[in-house]
Amino acid sequence: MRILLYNPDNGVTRNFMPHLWMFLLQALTPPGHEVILIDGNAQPMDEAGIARFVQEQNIGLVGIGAMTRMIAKAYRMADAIRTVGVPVVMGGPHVTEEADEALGRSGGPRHADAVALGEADETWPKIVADAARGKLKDIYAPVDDFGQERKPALQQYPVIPWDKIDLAQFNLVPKMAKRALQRIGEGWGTFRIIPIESGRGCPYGCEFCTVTGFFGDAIRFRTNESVVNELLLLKARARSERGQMAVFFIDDNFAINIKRTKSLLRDIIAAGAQVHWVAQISANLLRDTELVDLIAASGGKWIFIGMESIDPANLASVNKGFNKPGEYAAVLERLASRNVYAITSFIFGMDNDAPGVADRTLKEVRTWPPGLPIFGLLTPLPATPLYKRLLAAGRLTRPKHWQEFIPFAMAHTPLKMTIAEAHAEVQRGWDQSYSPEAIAHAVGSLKDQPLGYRINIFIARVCFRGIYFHQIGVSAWLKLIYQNRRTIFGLVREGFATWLTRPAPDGRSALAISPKSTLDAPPS
Ligand code: B12
Ligand code: SF4
Repeated sequence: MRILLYNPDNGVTRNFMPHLWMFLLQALTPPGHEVILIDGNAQPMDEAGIARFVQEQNIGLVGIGAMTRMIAKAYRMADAIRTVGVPVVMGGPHVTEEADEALGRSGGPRHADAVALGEADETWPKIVADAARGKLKDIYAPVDDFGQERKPALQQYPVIPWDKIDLAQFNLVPKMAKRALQRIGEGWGTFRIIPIESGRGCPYGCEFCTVTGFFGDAIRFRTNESVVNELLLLKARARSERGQMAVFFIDDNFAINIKRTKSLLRDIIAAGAQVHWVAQISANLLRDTELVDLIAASGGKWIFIGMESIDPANLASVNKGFNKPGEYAAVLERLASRNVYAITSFIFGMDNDAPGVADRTLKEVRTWPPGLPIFGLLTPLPATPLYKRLLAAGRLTRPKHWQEFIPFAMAHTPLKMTIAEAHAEVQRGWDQSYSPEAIAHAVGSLKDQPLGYRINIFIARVCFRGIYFHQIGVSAWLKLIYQNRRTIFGLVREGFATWLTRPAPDGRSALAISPKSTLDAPPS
């Protein structure tokens, strides 16, 4: 049977990274089936396009995974596929909580033939076998023989064959530039950010978060060896393509067990498996200096920190009192002194937020080392404690907000400001952090660092801007380049000057040797 695994586009940005579930389920598919992957963020498709594709490609089963924010698109695509007679199974956090919605049991139309609840590592082979026999059940739940929920142990993690998977759709280097960039240094013909998980689960139970309910509060880890081998495989692939590979450790809290994280990072270093990596770690765990040293030594470049708010009352109201705003600056300095920077995530619209929250937050942010601030709105995701609290209090203005998804729009009324005011605060956060002036300021604040760090923060800022501002298509990018022309010109001029003054083989600077030989010398 030919199986298509499809992830709908998020409608806002081209995701910079593919979704792990597709590669994982592909690796867990029993032999004898062919699996095709399409990420709608990398290969945009509409309903007619996907219906045509499954017919032309003789697909026998389509698996669709989606977060809440993409579920409306996921349902539309599923409907189009089912119309041409191909069965659809859906999985992921949204349908796990809203299975009846997907199966048409809550008054609306049916979108899926089957739903996989929770983690599908162990149910997926059964789903494939049932689909091949034409006997799909409505619901597949990860339970043991006694009907008790069973979370997959990650000690026997499958090998994802990164050396063989077709990753063409996930190359972030434009096709036109591929050949030329392959020749630079060790090669930049490809650049991909690949998701890797080293563990699942989080005990913290923040009120707005799906993770503790979905993956559980007990943490399960892969073996260090399996993570290290995966990194080595990715490194080898990048080298063989004369390209680059970075990794996003998608664990919800990569340092949740500090002892174990340190041992993993030491093993990565010992095996020479360092790649540049990003991970999510809560601020409280970054107090540990030895951990931060190991992060830097093992290739860590960006740490995503869910700061959420600079107001302790807000943090307490969402059960995130373990975040201590008073220590944010020290944590960020500790990272920056090792050239590791932070993606600092804030949520506006919490119960203690009042108009002016963006300016109050930005004032703090400006005192920190440069990073990537991002701003969102408190969103009641299905089945979270937050959803239940707001529902019980009659505060949900759009209880089924996902059915007509609107990016950056609240679905409940905050206590100390209006919904419109909360939207304006988010807009201000983004405007003030990603204007050409703000980007120039972030680049300039690293003036004492090597040029590479300034280029890094510039590229990261212009890319992250796209989470909020429309930034898809050539004209949007040209406009952005024009707006930031001064910063770009400064970086290019500096790069050129560095190149001209680089030491020549005989020890003199390139400027000191004749123009002829300067031109002859290949760029380093
Ligand atoms: C990595 C990640 C991202 C990445 C993007 C996703 C990517 N390219 O990988 C980034 C950082 C960009 C991101 C952003 C956001 N994310 Co996010 N993200 C995650 C994270 C940390 C890991 C996802 C992952 O790979 N997990 C590991 C895999 C193995 O688990 P899985 O995807 O759930 O898949 C398993 C099952 O669900 C099931 N399954 C999944 N799909 C399918 C499909 C089929 C057919 C079947 C059978 C089974 C199946 O089987 C898999 C194996 O067991 C999760 C939290 C988490 N731990 O999962 C949050 C999470 C998915 N994100 C979440 C949210 C809310 C967001 C944002 C909306 C946050 C925001 N406010 O901006 C944005 C929006 C993204 C966008 N614009 O598209 C929520 C989603 C909750 C929900 N109900 O939708 C999660 C659960 C975290 C949370 N705090 O609650 N995210
Ligand atoms: S620490 Fe992160 S993953 Fe854990 S419950 Fe809180 S928001 Fe969710």
